[in-house]
Amino acid sequence: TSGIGADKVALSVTASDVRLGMQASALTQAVLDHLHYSVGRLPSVASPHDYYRALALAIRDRMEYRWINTTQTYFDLNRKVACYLSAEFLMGPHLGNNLVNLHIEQEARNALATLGHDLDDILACEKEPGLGNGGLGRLAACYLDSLATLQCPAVGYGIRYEFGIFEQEIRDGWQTEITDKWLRRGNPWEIAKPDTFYYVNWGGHTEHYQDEVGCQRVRWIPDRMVKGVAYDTPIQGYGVNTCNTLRLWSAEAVESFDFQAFNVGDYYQAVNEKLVSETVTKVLYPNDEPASGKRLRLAQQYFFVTCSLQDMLHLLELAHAPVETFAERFAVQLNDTHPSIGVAELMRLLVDERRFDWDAAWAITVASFGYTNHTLLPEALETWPLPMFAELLPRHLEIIYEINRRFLDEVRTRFPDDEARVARMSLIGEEGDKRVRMAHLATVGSHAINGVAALHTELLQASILKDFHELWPERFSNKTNGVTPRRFLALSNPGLRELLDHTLGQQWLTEPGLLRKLDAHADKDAFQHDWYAIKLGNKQRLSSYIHAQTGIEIDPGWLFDIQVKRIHEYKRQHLNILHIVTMYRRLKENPALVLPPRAFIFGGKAAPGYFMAKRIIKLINAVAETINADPDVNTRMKVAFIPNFNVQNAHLIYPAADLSEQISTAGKEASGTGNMKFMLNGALTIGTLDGANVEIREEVGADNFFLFGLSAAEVESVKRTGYRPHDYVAGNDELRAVLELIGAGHFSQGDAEVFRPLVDNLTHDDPFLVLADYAAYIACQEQVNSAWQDVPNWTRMSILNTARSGKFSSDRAITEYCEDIWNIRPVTVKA
Ligand code: 7GP
Repeated sequence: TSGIGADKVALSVTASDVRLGMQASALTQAVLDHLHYSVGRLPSVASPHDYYRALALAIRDRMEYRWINTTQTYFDLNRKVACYLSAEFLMGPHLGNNLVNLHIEQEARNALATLGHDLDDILACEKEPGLGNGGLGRLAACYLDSLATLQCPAVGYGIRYEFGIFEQEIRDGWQTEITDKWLRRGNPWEIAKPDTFYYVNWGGHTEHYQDEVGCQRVRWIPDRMVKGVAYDTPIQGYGVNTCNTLRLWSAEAVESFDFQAFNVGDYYQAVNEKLVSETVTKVLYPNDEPASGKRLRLAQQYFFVTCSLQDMLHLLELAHAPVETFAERFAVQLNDTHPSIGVAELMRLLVDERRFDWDAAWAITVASFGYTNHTLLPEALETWPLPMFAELLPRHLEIIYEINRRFLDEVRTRFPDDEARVARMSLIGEEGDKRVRMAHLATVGSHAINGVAALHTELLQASILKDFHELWPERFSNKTNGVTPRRFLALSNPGLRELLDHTLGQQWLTEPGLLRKLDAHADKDAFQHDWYAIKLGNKQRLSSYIHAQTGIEIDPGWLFDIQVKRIHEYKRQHLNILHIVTMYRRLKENPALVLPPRAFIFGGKAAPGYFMAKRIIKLINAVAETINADPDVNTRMKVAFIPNFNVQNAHLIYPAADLSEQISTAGKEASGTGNMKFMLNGALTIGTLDGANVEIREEVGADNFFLFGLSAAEVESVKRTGYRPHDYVAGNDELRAVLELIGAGHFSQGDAEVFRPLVDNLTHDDPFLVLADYAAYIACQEQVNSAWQDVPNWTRMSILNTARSGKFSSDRAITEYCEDIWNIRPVTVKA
């Protein structure tokens, strides 16, 4: 026997079992040991959070062995590694997911039960690392899960923000932002590697010189320096020994630098320098799609990218592999343009520091990088003013000029006498103030460029990257996004998981094509009955959560109509609200109206400086307050805004949905991934032909999808011919009445000011064609109502949604990246 507390629980486990054993008895002992040795608490006084830490550490022990083994295997076999560079990783809580991927949920549950605790209470103690804003960051997290599950050598490289995405509280209907102190109680999942660090320079100037062999060289004399220190988190694959690494960089002051070079004798200044250095990784910028033009943001980007590239070069050195083989060893993927400074940085590292000639360095760079674009919105495309860029990264600006000079020569050769094209394609934008165009840098520096859904890739090639597509059509491809069925079904919808395991066997979790076999069960009474009961249970669970968070009571028998995502005008939460107010008016005017009862549920954060988005949140809450309190209507409709939408509460939300709202203006949502999570969990979609909705509808069949609205081409043509939202108001009495009700203060105690900007914007400008799609949306919602009343048919369609969701597994997406872009093959890690 071994370990602490053995007298209490009378265990008999070996010492090695305590670290590695997968049975409940070993886990019980491991938790007790960690409570004692790592947490420092007696079991009798330990809080649930103490138990959470002890269990997390016990689980990490079980991954550690696989983790080291995995790294060693890649190293020994000299395998090419996918390096996923992303400024955001929205990982969600680790504990539950690791239990699923290690197949030890039941054992952990039993172990905790022995110790008098319920696993669900312990899971609820984890504060998720919110190191991302939304879709882009969560996609990165799903991709890490798939890479590990598919046994692909991969590292995620990013930033260890001290404060992640803010926590949202709703006060008087308005969003308020609270700092996310996610590290306050420690982070049991990360391992600090204080000896793995790289120096990061900023500012200063450059000098030209001749080296010993007479070559013209450049040296960068920076005037500031920080250190980037590695923090590693294990990423356990599902049902395999592969355990990959997420490596996040944290900024630290370089003390000796301050003391010796600058602040001799000035202790205060040296400490102050530490504060300034550490601001680099202090906080995640909370803007979703509009790019933030702040200098610190560029500093963050360069910081994590140079650390990551230096790390790759260091790994080559450890493997005694020549730098010339860089592109054979690493596939470096740019998750949008945030890491695109990497193109110039790799050139600097190779040309200035390793003394490669330009052409050889450029060949390596282009062969290594791939670029994924995630948005077409012009305000989201990153550009940096030249003066800011020159001040922070003077050498990189020179390198970008040289890349540009050579690139534009190539353009001129291919397209002679087309200076307009040259100006459009330049890495430097000259409309207004001069700016570096990061999307152009990423495109020119990559051998592969992709969009994230079929429609998005088409539009990318036809709009913002049209000239580049004409130059290099072979570099472009589509990679439709995907989501991990482990977290978004197995972990978050245990009832459905059990039914699927029972019906299909467990292989569906890694072969989601098997879900198709559900087609054969979709019409069976008994199966429909089970399906319905599971959905109802999930709705009960969400309803309790909403009640606890907001005080709003929702009947689980109602239709759960859910829209959760960042709040954005292009995503059109206000179109949803116009429908709600329309139904409210109809009920008020005609109390006898037959309307199946519906709960309208929202969630999502607004960028703190986004005026309209914040007003949309206020409007949702104002409408909710009025409707929920009105006995004339509140037996048939309720509205709830779930505060602080994040991965943790998403686990409760997606499985409870009957109807998934995917109602963005066609052509604006690059892909969407929430749409896939809803589908996987058996929600029907009401949506436009936008992003991956197009492919969802293709897979599930037009009969099982509620389609409405203008297509992307129609949106463009309406805009071209002059869109006049006021015509829609004038032509539709109901729409006019709805807008008047909101504008006049009906939902704001007579305050006619608060929603005026929203109503005015819709009637006079309406950049996202809310009013143009209003009538079609209302009509489509009426179809939803009739469909909902036929329970067996609705349930059938719900089953078909899950059955046909296989394409949207991130395993499929990652397989495509590996085969078409990265040239990376799986490798088995032995036990
Ligand atoms: C999002 C897109 O808006 C969404 O449609 C897509 O599913 C997701 O990326 C993953 O590809 N974009 C962002 O989150 C974002 O910040 C700006 O884009 C760079």
